[in-house]
Amino acid sequence: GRLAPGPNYPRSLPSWPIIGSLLHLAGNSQLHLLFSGLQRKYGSLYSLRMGSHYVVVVNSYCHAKEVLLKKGKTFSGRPRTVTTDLLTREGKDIAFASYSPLWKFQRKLVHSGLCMFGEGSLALEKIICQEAASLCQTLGASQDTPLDMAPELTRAVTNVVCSLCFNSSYQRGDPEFEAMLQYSQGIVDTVAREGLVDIFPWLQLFPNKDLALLKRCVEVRDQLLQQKFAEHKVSRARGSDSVNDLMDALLRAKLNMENNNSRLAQGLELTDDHLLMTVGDIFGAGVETTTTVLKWTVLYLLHYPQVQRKIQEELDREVGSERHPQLGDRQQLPYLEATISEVLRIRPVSPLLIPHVALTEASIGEYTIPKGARVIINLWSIHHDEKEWDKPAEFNPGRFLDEEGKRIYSPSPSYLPFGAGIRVCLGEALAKMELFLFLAWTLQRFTLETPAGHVLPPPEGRFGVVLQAPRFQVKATLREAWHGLSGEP
Ligand code: HEM
Ligand code: PLO
Repeated sequence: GRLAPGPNYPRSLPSWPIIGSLLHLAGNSQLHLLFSGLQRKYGSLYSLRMGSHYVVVVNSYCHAKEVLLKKGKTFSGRPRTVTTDLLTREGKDIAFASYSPLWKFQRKLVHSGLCMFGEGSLALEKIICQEAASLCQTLGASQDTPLDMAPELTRAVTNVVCSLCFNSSYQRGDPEFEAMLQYSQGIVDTVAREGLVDIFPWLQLFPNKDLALLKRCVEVRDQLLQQKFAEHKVSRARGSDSVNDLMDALLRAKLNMENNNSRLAQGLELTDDHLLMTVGDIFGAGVETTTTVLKWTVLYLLHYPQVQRKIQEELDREVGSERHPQLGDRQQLPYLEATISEVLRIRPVSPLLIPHVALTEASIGEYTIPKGARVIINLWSIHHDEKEWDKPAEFNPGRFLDEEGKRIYSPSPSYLPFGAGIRVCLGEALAKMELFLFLAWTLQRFTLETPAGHVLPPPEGRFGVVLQAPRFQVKATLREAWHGLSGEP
């Protein structure tokens, strides 16, 4: 008779030190590019083995959809790493916490909190527009002199998330804001690097001084979170029962649980640490991701002035100069929306998502995946797949439009900028609102260019916990319709 077939594991790289030396050769740790390149030799699904960690790399959208959607729950674990344990007090947050009933409950709470104060709320649109106005004011004041827009974009985005989470905001030059900028950069610089060391121990390039830096940054962040938390607790203790922000909503949920009012939360305990780390996630994700996309977009607009001009023509036609852009204009501005979509394709914020873990033995395609395997979805490969995208390396917003210039939401199934399934991004709607409004306000009034004498860096990313854009200077010039109007219609 025939033998029962044994498990059919994905093709394995011959020996993992090779990758270590490949990365060294590349001179950096652009892992998404390396993983993408390895497909040529090993196919789109392959594995690496390192000590106790078995890692599967997925480079095609059909396998990615199986992992994220069809078998989403099976693959909804997260690995524990030294750095994320430090950042999240051993996974008491959402993004780096493995699947558990408490995690599921936390996610639900935040989701409904974001719906309440975010997506569906006019108040949020007003807050974003306020920040957009302040951004335009700064651009107007530094007209014709070279400006690094990064801190300005960060402050605008931070204030939106701040009012969402804490019902507060920062002025230009606020020392607390400067401190926040610093610690957040420190975390972004170190979390992923060490995270990679956890997954790829041969990347022993992680010096202890980085771990020390991370600890310091996390401490500063925790103090800031703790302070906001204390303020909110005090106002509750004073009898205020109003829910003005996400922190209030989480505090009230915790109280309800303690009074056994919540049927959903039977037997679960939401500690102060859980609340703090959850808000820390939303704050961190809220700031770093949206700011990164804005930086990439401005960089591409400087590289492609014809794209910028087309967006401005669309704005002139559909909005004019008598009023500000608003969310209701999104339908009428397909070219701007297409540009945002194209930036999210060509430079995905999170090119390897966050690693997933198989909670039980499972399969991807015809391959057996052992329990505990780490699964890395290479979004970079998926967004640059030549079978799915015409000239994928080319920046072309037009691919998101049909012949009549109408918006195509997904020209290929091979497009997952926010992930999918039960781990899908919680902030997609918020991020899209911000990206649209900030860009529409800025481009309605200003033309952005590279200042004379400056060299624009090529759009090459730096791999980290997000794919970071290079630094560059911008010259903002008030457009004709606003001459003599000091930038205020
Ligand atoms: C997770 C993309 C903005 C909150 C993720 C993931 C991606 C992503 C790819 C990982 C999915 C996975 O591991 O399978 C983006 C992009 C953004 C953005 C492209 C901006 C354009 C935001 C914002 C927030 C946010 C503004 C906060 C309000 C989160 C959270 C998770 C997450 C909490 C973890 C979800 C989980 O593990 O269950 N995001 N994100 N994101 N995002 Fe975003
Ligand atoms: C960014 C630095 C902050 O200080 C802490 C933080 C919290 C949540 C993280 C975020 C950082 C980076 C982007 C992440 C987000 C959760 C989801 C998001 C990883 C580390 C993405 C793009 O997946």
